[in-house]
Amino acid sequence: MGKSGKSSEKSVFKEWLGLDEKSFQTDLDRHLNLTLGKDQEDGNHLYLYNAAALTIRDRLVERWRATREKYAEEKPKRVAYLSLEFLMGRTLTNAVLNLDMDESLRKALKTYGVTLEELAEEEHDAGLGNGGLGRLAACFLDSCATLELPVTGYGIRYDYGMFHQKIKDGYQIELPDHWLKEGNPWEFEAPENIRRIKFYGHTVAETDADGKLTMKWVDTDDVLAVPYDMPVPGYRNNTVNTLRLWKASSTNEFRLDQFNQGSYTEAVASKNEAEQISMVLYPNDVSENGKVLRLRQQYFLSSASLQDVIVRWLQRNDNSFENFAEKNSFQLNDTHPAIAVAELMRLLMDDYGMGWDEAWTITRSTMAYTNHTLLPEALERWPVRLFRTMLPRLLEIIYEINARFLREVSSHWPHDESKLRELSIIEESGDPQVRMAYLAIVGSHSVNGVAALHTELLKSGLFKTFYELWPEKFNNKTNGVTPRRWLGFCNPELTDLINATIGEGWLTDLDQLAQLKPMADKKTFQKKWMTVKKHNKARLAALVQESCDVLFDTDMLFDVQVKRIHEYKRQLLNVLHVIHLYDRIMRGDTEGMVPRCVLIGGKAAPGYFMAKLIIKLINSVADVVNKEPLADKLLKVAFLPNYRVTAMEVICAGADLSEQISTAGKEASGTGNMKFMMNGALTIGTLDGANIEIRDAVGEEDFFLFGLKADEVEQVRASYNPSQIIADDDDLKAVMHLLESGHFNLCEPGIFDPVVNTIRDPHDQWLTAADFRSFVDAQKDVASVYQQKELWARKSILNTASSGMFSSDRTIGQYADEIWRLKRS
Ligand code: F68
Repeated sequence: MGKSGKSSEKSVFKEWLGLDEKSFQTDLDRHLNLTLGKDQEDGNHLYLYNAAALTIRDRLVERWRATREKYAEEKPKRVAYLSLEFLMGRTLTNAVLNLDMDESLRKALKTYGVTLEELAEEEHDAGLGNGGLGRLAACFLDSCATLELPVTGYGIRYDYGMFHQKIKDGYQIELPDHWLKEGNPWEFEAPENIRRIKFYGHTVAETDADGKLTMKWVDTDDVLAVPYDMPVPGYRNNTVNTLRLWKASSTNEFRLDQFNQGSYTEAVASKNEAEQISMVLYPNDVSENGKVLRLRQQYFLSSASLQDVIVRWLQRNDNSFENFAEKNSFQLNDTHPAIAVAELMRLLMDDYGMGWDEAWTITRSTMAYTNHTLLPEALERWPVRLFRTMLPRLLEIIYEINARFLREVSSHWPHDESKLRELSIIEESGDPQVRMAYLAIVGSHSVNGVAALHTELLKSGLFKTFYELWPEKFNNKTNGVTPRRWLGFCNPELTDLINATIGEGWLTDLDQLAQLKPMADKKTFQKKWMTVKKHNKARLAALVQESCDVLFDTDMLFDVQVKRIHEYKRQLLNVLHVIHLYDRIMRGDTEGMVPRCVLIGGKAAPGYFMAKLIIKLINSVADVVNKEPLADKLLKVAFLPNYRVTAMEVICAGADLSEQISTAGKEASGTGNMKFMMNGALTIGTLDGANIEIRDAVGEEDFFLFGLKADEVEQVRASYNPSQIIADDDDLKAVMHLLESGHFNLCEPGIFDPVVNTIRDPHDQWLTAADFRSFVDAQKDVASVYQQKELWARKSILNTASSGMFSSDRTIGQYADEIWRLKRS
């Protein structure tokens, strides 16, 4: 059993549902026949999947209740992790691993002639997030449960998650992701905890019997928030935490004014409007300013979650707020739920009669804010006018927070008007805006970046003046990923090899992987290591074949870049290198070239023209290269459609080379880089985000570094002349010639002009041409090392062995100790 010896003494644990093959068999039959009403003969995998899910779920549920009881008894400090996104992926396989039910379930499934892998394929990914930020939240929940920390995730139960990406004629097509259409066995509706959320209306000041002035927010259009709870199991420790997702529901109170005016249909239709709030995840990974529905989502999540925490607190604590601040923390996952700062003030003052100062002390000591971006254009701002109509009471509170804050600024920098303008939560302009990051900073006791460089750049750039004012608020929490999903589950063969070499402790103490270091030089171990890699490459090749109809040869170098498509991530630089290799092949200059399969995957925001064009370019280049007989044994290129959590589970295990090539100073951290490293891929990367820490951990010898550094990027900008760089570099000139001559778009002339123009643009923010030469040179090093099989194996082993600090257990340990101040056992 797990670490919590204490809990296993409880009576409920003694009566646990069996974990043996027989018990699983009985329960599978029972759920299939009785719960789902199907015969074995139906042979439908979907039903059997559901029966398996229910069988595992039963075992989760009793541990879940025991965990709740334990928290109720021990009364620990609790944390609410507020996030508009939780990119959970699949639940069944993860639960089976964490609960150690793999063996028995597999045996039980044999009677049905189905493997666990086949069944798992029936489950839709819970794709309730865009990318890194959403997946980080999911990894954090896994680590919190594994570390037995009382952390609840709060999010939105979108009916439609991240869109399904199809590629048609090389272009991205977005299709709706109706992930719930076959039902979701992992959620439990909890109607007893429905919360009521106010929108619109107006405020009135009232004086109560004691002469105290109170504000009332009246004539509102209310929406109900209905919670759906999902279990989050820790790794083999009997802890099951909760992810609570809110669904919007109409109050069914039809507006009498509309009825009376004869607007029956409008009144009924307004029901629909309420329920739209949780209909769809916004697929943009930079802020979506001005979209009314998005602000409604943000307030809906924040208000429902805070009410939930407060009501449950008061139930457990005799209706008293005493110790509330000592016993509760709220972590804001970026500014998306930053309105929670003002909402907590509102709830404490208007609903519970607290005075400003007391409410503010509680708010500031419970709220903490994580920033995930350095791109200034990604900082969220909302028009004041939108607040005024949709959230009038919140706007009043924000104004008051700002007024008091600006007094503090004045006393810190007397007679400096520019500081007031610069730091004001309200950006004054023709159309004044609320700066959500500033609201989050002012209302929190902690502001953290997600990698060392990122935090330094926040302090010296984006939030410089706030840092001067409150240096103690700022801290770094370098991201991490859960080693359970991202090594234990996704790479079973490597897991077995590691277990056989250093034992099993590493899955909950990833630093133990360092014990592999002495093995890096052992020939027999290298052989075993590369055999595993080869099998994983075969799995990846099968995925590529099935989804792209491109044949990847597992003897070739698998060079992989998967992430959201964004100019700053520079998929374009990757494409330029591919074109350069193609050009070399066509010129017959193939000496020292290593046969290579290049895989690129990722979604573009539906409205992001350039990102979508880059996808088209990748596909067009792939078409030409893959058809070229001369390139056959040397170069393959594929764009993997619909990149998602489940695809990454296969991809990171099968990659040789991980591309982390953002313009330095732009990628806050990256987390895909960590998954690749754990699985023994080598990184080619810039000194950006967590790449720096990855390189420090593994050593510069075993990392392919290239490109301008963050400070150099700023200097180069001033005199950047890409056309000169192109003219001076024969390789880049040849690449540009192929692009500009329409070689990859003979039937669609001119379509790539915008791409070519950005490369040649002296204002190109991403400095693609500037890093071309150094990238190509680093790729030559890659090729040369890959040809030395033992050297490559050694570096691969050392990468995994050095990846210990990138466990999200380490990250969460730091959040728990330094921000939340939780007691840890
Ligand atoms: C989603 C929605 C909006 C409105 C803005 C941003 C996003 C989003 O997905 N951002 C995101 O994923 N950021 C990434 O966070 C990761 C986790 O901290 C970092 O590793 C990445 O560097 C960062 O780009």
